[in-house]
Amino acid sequence: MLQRRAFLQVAGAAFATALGRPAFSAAELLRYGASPQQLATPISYFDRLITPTPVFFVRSHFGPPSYDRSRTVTVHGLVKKKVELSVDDLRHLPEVTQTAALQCAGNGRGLITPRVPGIQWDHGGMGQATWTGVRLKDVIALAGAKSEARHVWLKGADRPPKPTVPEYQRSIPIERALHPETLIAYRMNGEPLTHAHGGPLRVVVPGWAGDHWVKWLTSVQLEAEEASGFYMQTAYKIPIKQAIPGTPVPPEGMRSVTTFPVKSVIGRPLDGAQIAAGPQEVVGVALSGDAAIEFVEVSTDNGATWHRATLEGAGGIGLWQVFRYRFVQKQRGEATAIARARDKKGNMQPENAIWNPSGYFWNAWHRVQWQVV
Ligand SMILES: Nc1nc2c(c(=O)[nH]1)N[C@H]1C(S)=C(S)[C@@H](COP(=O)(O)O)O[C@H]1N2
Ligand SMILES: [Mo]
Repeated sequence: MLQRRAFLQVAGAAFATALGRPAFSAAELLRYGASPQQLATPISYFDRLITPTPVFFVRSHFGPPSYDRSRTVTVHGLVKKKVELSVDDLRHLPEVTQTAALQCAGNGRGLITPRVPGIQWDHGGMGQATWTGVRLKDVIALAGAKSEARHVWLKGADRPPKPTVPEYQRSIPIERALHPETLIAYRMNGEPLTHAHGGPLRVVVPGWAGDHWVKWLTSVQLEAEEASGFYMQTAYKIPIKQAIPGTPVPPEGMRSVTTFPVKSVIGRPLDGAQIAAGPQEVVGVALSGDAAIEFVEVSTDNGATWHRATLEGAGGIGLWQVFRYRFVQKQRGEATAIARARDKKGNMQPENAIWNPSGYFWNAWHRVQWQVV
């Protein structure tokens, strides 16, 4: 039974097709704004290790390009020999499968005060999947990096809606590009990477915010400098020192977002749920882009006492684990639970998130409230 459940979680979509009825439906995704490409994972899915692909959040600046499985990736710039590779060419390199959480830098923006503009995500701008593909370092090795190469510029096939809108391009430092966990993926949760998630090829950078995970990948360009352009030099910046809430920060006071900070989110019971008195459990996920999770604590008395939750799944940088805390709910009426996590570098999830002008990396303690009946 357990095995079957685990299988269902990993291969939900495929399994459902075999049965002729959907186990998970994309209709469950929560839509943000008029654009069809900002879709959030329902919070109730934050009770398991793998987010089924149909309910995995989607974030695209301009919407997807046409679907093209024959699309190639060109490795160029500061390389010894420019190479152009198809998905089939990549198949000759060693294949790697790893689990990693993908989280938008703006996840939680809707919870930041004072409010900042942008997609008002609450918790659903994240998901965890298994990613299968090849190491970016093996792909770069085919072209041969020149010693002056310091940054790797990544670009996809999607294009802005009009010429005045800048192109989407991010760069990552060469060390991160050559890290053995940085991949070019062609499968997600065991199935070919879907169009919405960047198929046929996307970048996977475990622990780093979603904006680096470039979808519909076409260009890997080695350069001496960071990528120029709006999405690297203006967007995706956070203050170097804590900003005064609600006030702008000058460009020289900002740095690019990289890893996401430690955080835990309660998946169930849901906020506002009715729960029965008696034995209960709080289940959620905890993740950090900086280190593996050290522990998660849950308080059911508004922070007076904290209890260690059990952790499930493998620990690692940029990988979420499920936490579970069992307790007996005695009182009827209103009840609350709060979760907080610490990672193995000693970073503690803060009671209140640090405000910043773009509302990135919200990671305050997660509180939920129930009616005990
Ligand atoms: N080519 C391209 N890649 C992209 C984006 C994009 O707009 N275009 N959005 C990025 C952002 S901001 C995030 S959070 C992730 C979202 O990945 P998902 O849609 O698979 O969840 O993709 C990233 N990769
Ligand atoms: Mo994002």
